Amino acid sequence: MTALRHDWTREEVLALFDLPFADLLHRAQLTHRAHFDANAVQVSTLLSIKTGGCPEDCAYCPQSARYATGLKAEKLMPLDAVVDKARQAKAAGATRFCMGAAWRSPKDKDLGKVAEMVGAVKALGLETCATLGMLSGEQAQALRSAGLDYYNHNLDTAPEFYGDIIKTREYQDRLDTLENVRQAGLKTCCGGIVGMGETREQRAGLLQTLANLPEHPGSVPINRLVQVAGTPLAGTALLDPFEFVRTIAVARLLMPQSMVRLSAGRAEMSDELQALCFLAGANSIFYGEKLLTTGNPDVEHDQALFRRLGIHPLAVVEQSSTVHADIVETDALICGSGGCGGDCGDTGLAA
Ligand code: SAM
Ligand code: DTB
Ligand code: SF4
Repeated sequence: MTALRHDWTREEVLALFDLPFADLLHRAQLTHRAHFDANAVQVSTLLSIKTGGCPEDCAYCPQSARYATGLKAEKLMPLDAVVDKARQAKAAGATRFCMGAAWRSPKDKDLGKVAEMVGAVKALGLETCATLGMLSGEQAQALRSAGLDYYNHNLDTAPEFYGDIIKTREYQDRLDTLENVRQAGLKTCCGGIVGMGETREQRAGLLQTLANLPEHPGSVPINRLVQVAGTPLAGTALLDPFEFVRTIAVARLLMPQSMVRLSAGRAEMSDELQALCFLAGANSIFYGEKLLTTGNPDVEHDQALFRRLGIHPLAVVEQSSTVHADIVETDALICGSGGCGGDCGDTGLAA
């Protein structure tokens, strides 16, 4: 087992980025295999419960009301529609259901509705996650009481590049929300986006900041920018795919016990690039045809990719506050194997 560190220097992180590709991947593989089954991947499904019309100015985001992206703003979804989507996600093989809202922070009247959704999704036997913007301590506690397992709130990028991307809230606001989430006993899901025109040093700065948080996030989503026409970042030079794989490998080395999620951007990646990401230590994906507003590989494609790579999905057995002890590899997720007792039919996710 690798000791967990929270004192990484920028130089140390950059030295990992600078390793020859094969050496970096070898080290990441050793660390990954010391903590996880390297052939097991956790699957989460996302749902946008409140789409578009957001007052914030995040330069990557199609949901900001400031940019003409053609996205229609919608109201908060009704409870029964959310539960239907969660049921479908479970039937398709997801173990975690993440509800996202295009808010700067939730209003208390909306938080009560989201709390109801969390309780209903949890009752289906899914792990629950929400990403609703900034949270106060009381709001985090209310969500925890409703049955929320994870809260997603990303740092997005290095502190020194952050002001180029977002001006409507501070980096410290994000750190404060993460603290409120931890204090409430929720597990954190926290990562960022690469391919926004940042330097390697800034990619190292994002990972350094994540690893030096008081606790490593339970899940670390590494998003590759999905370029959406109308947003300020549309047209940004594409990141070298090998640099993306390096970012995953360094995340694995810095946060050995966290689930590293190969997040947004998979629809634009080849199967071979995704396989390299799994080799570099990614062990979680978003699963289902849509992320929040943009596309994701279709379920059949991911099922085939898992079969071709001999990857099997992970399922939840018990709740725990530690970073990954609540996840075990299992076939019980797969209907037809006799474990889940559900009525969804064989998902085909297992090889
Ligand atoms: N509105 C809330 C907030 O920003 O905290 C929650 C939803 S927001 C869409 C969640 C995360 O999605 C962002 O922090 C960002 O990391 C990611 N994201 C949004 N647009 C993206 C894009 N075009 N490409 C990659 N990641 C994106
Ligand atoms: C995260 O880090 N990535 C997800 C989730 N957390 C909420 C969101 C990706 C969004 C990609 C753009 C979209 O579909 O709107
Ligand atoms: Fe709003 Fe979140 Fe998009 Fe920023 S990332 S514009 S806060 S929905």
